[in-house]
Amino acid sequence: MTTNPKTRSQELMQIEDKYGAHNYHPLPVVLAKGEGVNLWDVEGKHYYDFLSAYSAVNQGHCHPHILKALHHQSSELTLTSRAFYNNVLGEYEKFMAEFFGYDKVLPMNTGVEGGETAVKLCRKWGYTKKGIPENQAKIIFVEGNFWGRTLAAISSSTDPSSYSGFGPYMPGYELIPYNDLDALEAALQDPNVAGFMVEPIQGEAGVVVPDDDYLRRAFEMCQEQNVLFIADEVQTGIARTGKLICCEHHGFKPDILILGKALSGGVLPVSAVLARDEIMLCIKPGEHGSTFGGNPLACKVAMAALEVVRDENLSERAEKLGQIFRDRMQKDVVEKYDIATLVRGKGLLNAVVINDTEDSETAWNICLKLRDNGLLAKPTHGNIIRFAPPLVITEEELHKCCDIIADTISGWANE
Ligand code: IF1
Repeated sequence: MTTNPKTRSQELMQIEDKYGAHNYHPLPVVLAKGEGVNLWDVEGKHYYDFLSAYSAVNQGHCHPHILKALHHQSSELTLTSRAFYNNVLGEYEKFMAEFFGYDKVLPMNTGVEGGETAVKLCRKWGYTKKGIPENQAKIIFVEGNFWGRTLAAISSSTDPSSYSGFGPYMPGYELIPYNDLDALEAALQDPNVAGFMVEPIQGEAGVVVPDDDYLRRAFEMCQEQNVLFIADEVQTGIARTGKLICCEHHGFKPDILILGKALSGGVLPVSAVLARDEIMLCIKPGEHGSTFGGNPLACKVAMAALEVVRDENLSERAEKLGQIFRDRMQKDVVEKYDIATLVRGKGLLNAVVINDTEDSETAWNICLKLRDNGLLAKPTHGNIIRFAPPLVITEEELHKCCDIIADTISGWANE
């Protein structure tokens, strides 16, 4: 009999604390089961998932169609490496090229590997096609960007918690403000600029939505200056914002498209970079890749995950339900309580901004209350709560979750 009886959750959190690196500060809840929009902790308490593993679980937890593909392929062939061909990769590449409308795809695993691939591809194109002098290629990033945790990714970061203490940093990067076309125009004057890499909506920065004409104008300006527009759609892609990719809202196809997260429905790491032949063929055999990139298991899972997006009309659902969510938040939270200053987003990628400072605990404490009330969300920065449920959520479940959020904020506001 333990002297201080702990719940299983407490036991598991202590084991993680003792044996795991302390590179995260998770909300104190220990999950054991997921199905659709539903999660259950080790004590069996139910929660609605409003983070979707940062938009990796757009299709809902443990989607049967994806698991069926996983189970079948896992007993056929999981990995050959790219040293040999296999009977799945070509089928997947064709599927992806047609699904997204590009000539070719370069398969990788994590989102940041997708970003690294895009940066390498862009530089290679800069040297071999644009004629930029060797090692002089520049890529423009925007303040507030987040595309992963590798040294190349944090080198473009403006968030000290991402980059400080990890220098020296990758050269050849230019940083400009987000949503600022004048700054982009000025930066594009440099003939050594090869690319402009940007999230259509900045997720980590707090679901920051740019002006309606920003992305389209930025794309046109890049075209005029023979600079590649690289869209990091790792978080905004795969139906999350109400279109297959967010750039579709703005009527253009990025020169280089980076996908990840929900490309596999959250079942295993799958990322991809898509481009037309003129760009993609700048990388020659043996110049880039990865052990697991394009493995048969990942390919089958990803095709199934995209079939779910298509067959369950997840883009249309995200568009419709996202509007309902923002309307409900505006009416039942923002207009009623001073604590919430605004709701913003596109499709089912939304956030409520709390009227407190970035380093406050307010958003975190509200998320603890939401957890107690059966809804899981996580703050991004101290004063912004991101709300991003799986796109399979029903309208009825969405209203129920809006009630939970409104009741929680009401309780907070009246404390
Ligand atoms: C963490 C943030 C989100 C991404 C975009 C590339 C990547 C990500 C737009 C890299 C990854 C994840 C990483 C995860 C938490 C989460 C996150 F808070 F860190 F910033 F979503 F906003 N492009 N985002 O959002 O993809 O290599 O992780 O597969 O590192 O804590 P990855």
